[in-house]
Amino acid sequence: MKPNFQNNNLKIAIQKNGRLTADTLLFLKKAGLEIDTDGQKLYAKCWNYPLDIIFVRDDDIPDFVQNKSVDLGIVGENVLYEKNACVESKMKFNFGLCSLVVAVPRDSQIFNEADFQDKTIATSYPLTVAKYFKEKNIKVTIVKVTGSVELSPALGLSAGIADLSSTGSTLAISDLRTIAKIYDSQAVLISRQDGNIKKIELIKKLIFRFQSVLTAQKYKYVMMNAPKNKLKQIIQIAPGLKSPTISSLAKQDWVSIQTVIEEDVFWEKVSKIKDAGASGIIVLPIEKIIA
Ligand code: PRT
Ligand code: ZN
Repeated sequence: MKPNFQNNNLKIAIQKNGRLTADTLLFLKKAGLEIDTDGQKLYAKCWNYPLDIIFVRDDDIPDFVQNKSVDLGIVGENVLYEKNACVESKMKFNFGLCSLVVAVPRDSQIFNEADFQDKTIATSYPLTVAKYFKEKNIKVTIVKVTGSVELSPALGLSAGIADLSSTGSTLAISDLRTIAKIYDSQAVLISRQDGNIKKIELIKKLIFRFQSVLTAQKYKYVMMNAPKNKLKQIIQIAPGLKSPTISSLAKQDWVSIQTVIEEDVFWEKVSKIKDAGASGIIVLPIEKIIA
């Protein structure tokens, strides 16, 4: 079937086949968007939202948004910084987390950025790296490499590299040590500043959905039983969004408490709650939170 883009649907460009693809599709699903995703497709329709999904290489996404081929894109900030496209970042997704780092061979005499003066650095992000060293008044020669950047020093191509790193294992395996971090990056939603009113409304509604998924990911739903006289103490530890729900138990002087706890302090708070006398603690993931 020939794609028909002559409609008023929102169009979003996402990575076709790469590190962001699975997380992006999972996020869209969590936001309640039903998409027919056959891996081979170049585009897909969302069945329950006026949204067409276009699958492209991540490098093209900022340009597609800027030149109005699509209304939205999901792409790593790293690509955005390098492209310097005239688009705005609307929200961060908390996946695709990585950093652009400067690294050198373990036995190198380079220990900081200044030591790179008059040396060569290999990277897939030449514009970002040139700007970074220029701002520090350090003269470097940049060699653009599109893949396997970490091999460049061993091949005698450069004194060091600037490349993305997430777990750090590629750097370790390549016997490289990090001397500086240029930036942290994650997947973001991008759009243009202009747009027709109808589309702006649709984008707003979509962002509202996305935000509720993101907020939900930050919390766990927690149910527990506790002696009534420990209630005050437990509420202080886990006050919930507004306040916890309390209901009586058949067992005298005991209550059931339902609350939410932030993911990043979850274990710390749960052990405090347990120490305070709570038992039968049940923890559930939250699908969405509408603030
Ligand atoms: O084909 P297409 O052009 O669409 O994809 P691509 O090959 O350009 O990009 P892809 O799929 O590799 O990455 C897509 C996006 O994922 C990047 O633009 C980043 O926003 C994000 N991302 C997150 C990463 C990494 N983590 C990452 N670790 N992109 C690349 N890497 C590479 C890095 O370049 C290095 O080779 O992974 C290696 C290091 O990983 P660790 O875990 O060993 O540190
Ligand atoms: Zn790419």
